[in-house]
Amino acid sequence: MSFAALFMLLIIAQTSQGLPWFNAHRRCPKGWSGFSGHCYFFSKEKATVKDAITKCAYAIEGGRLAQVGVPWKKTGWNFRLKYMSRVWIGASDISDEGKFLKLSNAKVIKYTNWNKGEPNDWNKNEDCVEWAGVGKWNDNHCANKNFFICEQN
Ligand SMILES: [Ca+2]
Ligand SMILES: [Ca+2]
Repeated sequence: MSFAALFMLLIIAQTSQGLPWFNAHRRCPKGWSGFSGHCYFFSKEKATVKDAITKCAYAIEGGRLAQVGVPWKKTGWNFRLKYMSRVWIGASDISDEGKFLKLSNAKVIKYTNWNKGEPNDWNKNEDCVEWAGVGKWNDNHCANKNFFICEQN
């Protein structure tokens, strides 16, 4: 299955589940961290975006690549990101170049934190989004292997 087909399937699957509810005091499974009503898991291995999506879906019910729509400093995850370096998050412009949508519901991302000069779609082949270094965003090649953050919807 091509990545674009998988992307569309995910949108259909996730939007049919209804809207996520907000619960700031949600309890998370062991190994998962709570933030802003969702539970998050930090991968210990690297994967392509396609594999990361699959791994998140298998990891937990409602699992998906994290849709982090807030400044990373607010999350309190600084210490984790230092060793994780580049981290895939759930956004892509694969369906419409230059228009970055959430992987969960295909809505335009409101909060962005692009690094200077990004997104640059280098080699016309960068359609996935990573946190690079200190939480600044970069578009990169979806087949690159990065750490990733899963989120439970
Ligand atoms: Ca692109
Ligand atoms: Ca880039």
